[in-house]
This record gives sequence, C-alpha cells and structure tokens, in this order.
Amino acid sequence: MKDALLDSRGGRLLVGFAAAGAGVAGSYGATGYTPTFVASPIERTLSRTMPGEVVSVAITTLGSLGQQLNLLTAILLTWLLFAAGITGALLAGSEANNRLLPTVGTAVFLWVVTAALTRELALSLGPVVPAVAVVGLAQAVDAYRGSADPISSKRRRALSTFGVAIGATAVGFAVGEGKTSMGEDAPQLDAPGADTEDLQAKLDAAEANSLDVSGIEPLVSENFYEVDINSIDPNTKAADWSLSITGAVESEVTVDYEELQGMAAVNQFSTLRCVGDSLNGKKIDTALWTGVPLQRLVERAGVQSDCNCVLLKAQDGYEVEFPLEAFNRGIAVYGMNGKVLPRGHGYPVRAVIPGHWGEVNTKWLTEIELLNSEVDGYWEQRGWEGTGPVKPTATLRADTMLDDGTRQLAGHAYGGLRGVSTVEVSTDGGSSWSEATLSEPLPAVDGEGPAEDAWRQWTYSYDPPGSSHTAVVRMVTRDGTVQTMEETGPRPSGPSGWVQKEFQS
Ligand SMILES: Nc1nc2c(c(=O)[nH]1)N[C@H]1C(S)=C(S)[C@@H](COP(=O)(O)O)O[C@H]1N2
Ligand SMILES: [Mo]
Repeated sequence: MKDALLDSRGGRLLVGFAAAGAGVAGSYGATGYTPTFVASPIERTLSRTMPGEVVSVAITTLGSLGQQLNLLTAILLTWLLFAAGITGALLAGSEANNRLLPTVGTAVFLWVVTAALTRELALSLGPVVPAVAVVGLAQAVDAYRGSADPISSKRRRALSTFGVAIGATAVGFAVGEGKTSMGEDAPQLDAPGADTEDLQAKLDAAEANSLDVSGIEPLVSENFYEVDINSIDPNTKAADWSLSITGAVESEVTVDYEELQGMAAVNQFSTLRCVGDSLNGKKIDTALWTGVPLQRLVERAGVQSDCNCVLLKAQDGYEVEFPLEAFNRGIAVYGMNGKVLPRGHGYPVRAVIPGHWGEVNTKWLTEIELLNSEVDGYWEQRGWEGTGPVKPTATLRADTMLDDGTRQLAGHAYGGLRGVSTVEVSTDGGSSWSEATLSEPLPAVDGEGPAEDAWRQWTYSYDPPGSSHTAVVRMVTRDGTVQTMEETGPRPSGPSGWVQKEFQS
C-alpha cells in the first residue's frame, strides 16, 4: 500500500479538504442563500455570541462588509468541520483496511452534522452526494495505482481528485446561486385589501414632488438601505407564514397571509433611519408601505399589558421591545412601493412604526407578544437605546457647481412625527442663516394634508465667495424647535449635530 494516496497523511488531508469543499458547495446547491444552508446556523451563532461592541462596529463602520466577513468565517468553520470528519473517516478506513468506511463514514458524518445544524433531513443530502463522490473517486483512482494508465503517479491521482472536487464545488455554488434570486424584482402588489389606485396616485405624487436635483435620492428611495443581524435572510413562503398575538391578552389570535391581505389596508409613506447611522450617513430612506394597522390586529386579542409595552419577534431570532403608544400607530406591512415586500425588507410581513428608529420596524415578523414588564431586545442587550423617536436630522448629500456659477447644495430633512417645517443653510460657518427650498410634502394616508412621518428634500443655491468657507445645514420641526447642534455619535441613541462641509472656494 506504500504508494496509495489515501495511505499518506498529506493525501488524506488533501482529499478530506477537497471533499469538504464539495460538501459545503453541495449544501449551497441544495438550498441557495437561505437559512437551510449549512453555514447559516453557524453564522447566526457567531452573530449572537459576538460581543455587542464588535457587532456595533461591524454595523456602523463596516456595514455589509462586516456581515460578509461573518459569513465567510462561518463557511470556513463549516469547511474545517467537514474536513475533520472526512479525514477521520479516511484515516479509519486506511487503519482498518476497510474500503467502505471512508465513503460510509463521510456520508453519515456530513448528513448528521448538517441535519443537526439545519433540521432539514432531505436537504442535508446536499453536502453528502458531492463529498462522497470525491472520496469515492480518490479511492477509485488509488485502486488504479501500478497499472500503466495516465493516473498511475500519486501526484497525478491527487491532482485529478482535486480537479474533480473543484469542479463539484463550482457546480454546487452555481446551482445555489440560481436558487437565491428573489426580492430584487418583486412582483406587483395584488392584495384584495389594498387600494391599488390610491397606491399609484401616491407614487405619482412622490415623483411629481421630488425636486429636480442631481445627486440625491428622490422622495421614494431607489436604493433602500438594509440592516440585518444575519447575513442570510429568512426565506419564508407566504403560505407558510402566520402572525400570532400572544402574552398579556384575553385570547391569543393568529392571522395568516391571506387573511391579512383581505383586511382593509393603508398606503402610508414612512421614512426609516437606523440608530447606528452616522451623522450624514446613508442608512435613511423612504418608501410607500402597504399594510394593515397593527392596532386592528391586537384589538381582536384584547390587550391587558401592565407595562403598556410590546415585544415583536421575528423569524431570524430578532426581537425588539417598545411602548404600545408607538406600536398602535404602526402597520403590518406586506407591500413596498406598490410591489410585494422584498425578501431583504422582511417578506412576507414586517412592522413599520412611524417616527421611531429603524430597529423597531421588525422584518419577517412572526409574533407580537404583549408584556407585563419590560425586557431588552436584541440591540438593547448590546448597549443601544434605539427604541424611541428619531432625532431630527438634515443631511447634506450633494454640492454641484451649476453653469451660472452658483453652487447648489441639497439633501433631505427628517424629523419623525415632529415633522419638518423649514431647513436652514449657512454658508459662513453658522453666523447667518437662510431658508432652503423644500420639496412639497408627500401626501398623508387619507390623501388630506402632509404625510406624518416622511422626509422632505431641500436645496439651496448660493454664489461661492471664492475663498474657503463652511456650509452648515439644520432643520426646524413643526413645533418650531431647531435641531440640536450638540454633536453625539450614533451609540447609544442615534447621532445628533449639524452637518457641515468645508469648501476651498
Ligand atoms: N427581523 C429583523 N428585523 C429588523 C432587523 C433585523 O436584523 N431583523 N434590523 C432592524 C434594523 S436595525 C433596522 S435599521 C431596520 C432596517 O430595515 P431595512 O433593512 O428594511 O432598511 O430593520 C430592523 N428590523
Ligand atoms: Mo438599525
């Protein structure tokens, strides 16, 4: 047996890692980018056990890169785990001189590990098939050793096994990739309870009211930001979804997707902003949301909460607790901008809670638990205080030199339920202030008056002085309060301060 690939330590390791790679890819091929992918539970555990500080840094500074690193780590760990098991099976086979042990051991190990992690018995065959094929191939080419065929040298046998493993890995990832697409082009909304004429009228109004200024998002965002605690989003089918109302209630109530879509829905503009956003950051966006007022759902259950507080729970393990007062203004949303709510934004159903930081707008909503005493949700357990009202903010997104020699500044202003009355701009570092032009407000739910919780765009043009100067921008809420100039970072309760920018001329 001197010359056998699988009788050398290096050979076993090589085949073990190659088969493990094919196994990880096989799982992906069977599941796509969904929570049933074998690396997903490991990624979730990593994001749950990572210290709050690290998660916060990942969210605020690394953004989605932090999540990708987390996923990559999870995939590497899965690969190592698979490789350890397969190499063990190869070693056992060669010690016992048993030809079945490597393939059977590999199959059993991968299936048990994957099924234990994902609880998916059939899909757990995904990693088994390609990994066993690679191990079987390594055994088969080993069996040819000594004969005068092209794979007689050990090196060539190793290379051919490796090549096939890489091919299997590539195929697995390609197949999985095809399974993953969903949410990018969400289908048109078609729910019995939704008023599609009103939807179209509001979308038209948003387009008509958007200022003709380059470099800023229109009133309905084209690229809506995403913040998730996991890098792999839940993948629930609408038919399998239901929402239960539990806890301090007279009787528990469960609503399914069809029932929800049959109830009278509202079409409501709301802006979302992440508490972890930076002062002039981009985790702020606006959409037209379609859904059923949450209050109408919990009314059926009969609320008896001692703390007047509620815990929202989601498919991805996310939880957030906040006052009923805010909850009662919220909606159970299944449509976004006239389309079915995309997977990344919480398909099938999310909560939208006007005026409050993004984190209470629970995606993939599955349970509303009425409480008798307060608890900490996911972010509050990690040191954030992001369940309250948003802080008024004016962003400075664009500065463009126009043909006539003026400089055009532009951005958005958002004050939550306190509204936006004016935006003021200074081009001398805050000594003197002028009013910016505001976009016409988006329409309210009933079409009468302005939307209660939506941003507005602003723009201001001036003649640059030809020397260095600082532009500053601030907003005033409907009650006449000027946005605070006191600067704080995002942690724990959201950024504050006036956005400013220096110009050399
Ligand atoms: N289930 C669930 N809901 C969630 C989150 C999450 O990770 N899981 N993130 C929250 C945070 S921190 C924000 S800012 C908003 C972002 O919503 P978006 O991704 O649709 O922009 O969703 C909130 N709802
Ligand atoms: Mo957030």
